Amino acid sequence: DTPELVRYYRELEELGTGALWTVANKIEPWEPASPSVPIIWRYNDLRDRVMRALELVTPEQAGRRVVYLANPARQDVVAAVGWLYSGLQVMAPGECASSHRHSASALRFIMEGEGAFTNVDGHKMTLGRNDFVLTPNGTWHEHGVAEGGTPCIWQDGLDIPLMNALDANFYEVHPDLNQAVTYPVDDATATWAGAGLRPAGQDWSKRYSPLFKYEWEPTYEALQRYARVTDGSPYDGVHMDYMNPLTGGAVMSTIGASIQMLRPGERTRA
Ligand code: GTQ
Repeated sequence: DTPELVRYYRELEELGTGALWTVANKIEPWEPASPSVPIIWRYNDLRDRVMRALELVTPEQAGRRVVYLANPARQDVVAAVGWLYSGLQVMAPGECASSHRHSASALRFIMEGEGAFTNVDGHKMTLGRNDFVLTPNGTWHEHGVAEGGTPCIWQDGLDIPLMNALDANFYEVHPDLNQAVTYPVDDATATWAGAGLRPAGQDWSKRYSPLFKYEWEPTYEALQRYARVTDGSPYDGVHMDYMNPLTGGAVMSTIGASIQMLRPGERTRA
């Protein structure tokens, strides 16, 4: 840079501008550049710490009792990787976390415990181990564990960093703190999880899947059945996408989800 150029850059800066050629490679990389670093969070390391939160804070104090996953290279946002947030949420029998909604979309994978439930816009769902659940953007949702249950841990995934990056994250507490159950329990799965069948004449115009809960048993069965007729991907093993049954597409607009089965001895390629 000549002294004349340096002076020129300074003049531009004072006017709230800049010369594109000084930043072009940074803002338009040749290929996607992720600042996140690879990291493994081991459930064995985290489980006891997550359980300890049961004694330390109540759902009322915490709102959501969650230990989030922090990618060490992403100090500027709370992100596990990319623009995705993830955390481990824990609840004890008899507890209920109040209802709220936000423009971030959420999904959950049940890790352990019995008696968990979630209510999404009046659709109450019972949650078993390895079930997969959606709480799409804008839906009221609250979680709890039944009196007769055991401490439950599930993994949350949300597009919180993405919504914040878009300056679009609204958060609202339900006016009654808890919402009514306005449909039969587990009606979403009973209605939309039919084996290639959908209710005749039943419409759905929302931009997310009407099937809010994907139960583990049919999921595992689907993986095993597919594995009988495929070698799977050399990179991902037996790999299936959770889908919106009406479109065949992703479960929500901003986060999809898939499940992988690795068979004994299987080692996939990078
Ligand atoms: O359950 O609604 O882990 O709003 C982070 C933000 C869970 C939830 C999280 C949330 C929730």
